[in-house]
Amino acid sequence: TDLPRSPPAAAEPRHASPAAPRRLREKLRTAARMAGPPAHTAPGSRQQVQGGEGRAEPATGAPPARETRAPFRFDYQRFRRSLRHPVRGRRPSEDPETRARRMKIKEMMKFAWDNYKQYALGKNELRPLTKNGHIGNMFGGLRGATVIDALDTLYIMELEEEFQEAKKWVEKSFDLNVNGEASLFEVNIRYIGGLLATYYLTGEEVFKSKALELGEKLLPAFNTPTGIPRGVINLGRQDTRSLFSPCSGMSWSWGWASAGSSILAEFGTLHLEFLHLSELSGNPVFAEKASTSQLGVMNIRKVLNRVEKPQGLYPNFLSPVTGNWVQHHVSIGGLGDSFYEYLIKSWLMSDKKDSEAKKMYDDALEAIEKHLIKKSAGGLTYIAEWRGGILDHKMGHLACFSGGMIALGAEHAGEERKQHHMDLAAEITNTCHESYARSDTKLGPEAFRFDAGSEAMATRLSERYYILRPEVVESYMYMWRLTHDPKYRQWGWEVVKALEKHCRVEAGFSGIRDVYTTTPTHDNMQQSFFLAETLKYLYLLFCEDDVLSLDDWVFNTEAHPLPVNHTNFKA
Ligand code: DMJ
Repeated sequence: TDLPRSPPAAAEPRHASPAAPRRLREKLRTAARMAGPPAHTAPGSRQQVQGGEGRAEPATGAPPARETRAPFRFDYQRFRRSLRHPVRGRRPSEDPETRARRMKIKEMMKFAWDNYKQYALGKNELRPLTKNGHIGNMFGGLRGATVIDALDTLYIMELEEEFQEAKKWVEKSFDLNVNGEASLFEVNIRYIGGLLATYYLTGEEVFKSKALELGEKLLPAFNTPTGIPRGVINLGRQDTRSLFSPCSGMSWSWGWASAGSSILAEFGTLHLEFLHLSELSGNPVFAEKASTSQLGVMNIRKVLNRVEKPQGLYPNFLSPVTGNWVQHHVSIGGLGDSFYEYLIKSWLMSDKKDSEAKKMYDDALEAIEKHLIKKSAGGLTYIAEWRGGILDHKMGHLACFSGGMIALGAEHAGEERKQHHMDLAAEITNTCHESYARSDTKLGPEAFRFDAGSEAMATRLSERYYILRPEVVESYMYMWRLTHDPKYRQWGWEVVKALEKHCRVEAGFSGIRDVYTTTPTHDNMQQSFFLAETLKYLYLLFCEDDVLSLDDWVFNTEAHPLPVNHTNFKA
């Protein structure tokens, strides 16, 4: 999702009582004790972190001797042997045009990185027109969002020197000792996702330890009556001496969110990363409900499965206090989007074992098809938004990820639904392509509409901008991998040419304010997701399928690859 960037100043009263930090610390200690050291857990085995009640205990009958065991250590080499394809592929012979296009995208990544490094290293994003850095208010004092978001893309593209520069910044300058209000969602998808992915790709401990340390700082957000986390978390140090530390363990709902609610796409987009935090730490606290506490992402589903869904749909706003919906706005674009994505990807990441996630995904997609999917007069399939039963015939750029998601799930949708879902995915991707093709720049607007005679075009001035978003090329990448229809590569190449023509400026890439003019003004911002996602998906579109193979990896919603949990793992 992508949310209004307002500070949480006008948020509801702070909910964490002064005693909360102490309670939380106790829960963390209890959870760590309960976790024990599952020292020889293969990456394939998730019992340790998933089934609360069914947690594996030593079957020897001998008294537990946990204190004497070696501390938990994730076996990286065993994990690497469990992969079915080389991470960066086998590089077979290929046609020169595909190679040249891939190299062009690599050059774009180098240009984006070099300019960030020169003018903004250590800030969160580059301002490419004014040649300086931007910090913003999403990351609670954390810096280097572009470094962390770029790491795995640099690695995959074999930009070795640049990867070493980024790694060095993480080792020497990435400071987690900050005190500020952060978006739980953004820190999770960009920082935790980027660090985890880079650890799994490289085995370099620094990325793992930073991910785990940062992950612990996010846990207090779960300390609510339902265990549904709040959207804003203070990352300040939890001072173990003072129970009245003003920053420890405090979380808020966004000031703009109805009645102190939490956002579906925010609390629904933690699962992949938090399961890996448990996997790598040996501590179940991230994943499951730990004893009497409500920490852990597994609990989120329980709350969602309890609450009644209007027409089977999931509204975007839920109260973390009562566990009830606060408003009936449903969207597969902003505010809802990656919740659906993480259901199907949780199932895939579990090596198709997490049937609860699959059922939730199947049911949600059925309701979406029934109530939100429409065809325009001109024959374009789109996904409308729903406001308490009234349809808004608008599709956001953010919703364009859904072509790829539906294609990814199609292969596993019973025989009779398979082709239907592939067709649906292709139709939605085609509509999103139309939103690009109908603009003068060949880049798509932030939102496009199907009303008042309009088809796949923005009708409001405020919706004409393009900020280097990835969702459309993301769907091209999945559609290419799953169909090998050459039109997806062709469409991706059109985007490359448009980015070069309209977004490339002297010192980086910039978003544009109006896609319907060939002389657009620039917004002076090179978003970190341009390096994490847009350029990575474009590059993968021109790679062989075994580069970050979909057999081995699922991409988090910021395009950071996390490994599938192969249960047939053999050491
Ligand atoms: C990214 O941060 C993620 O893809 C998120 O899920 C949605 N918004 C941006 C890109 O548009």
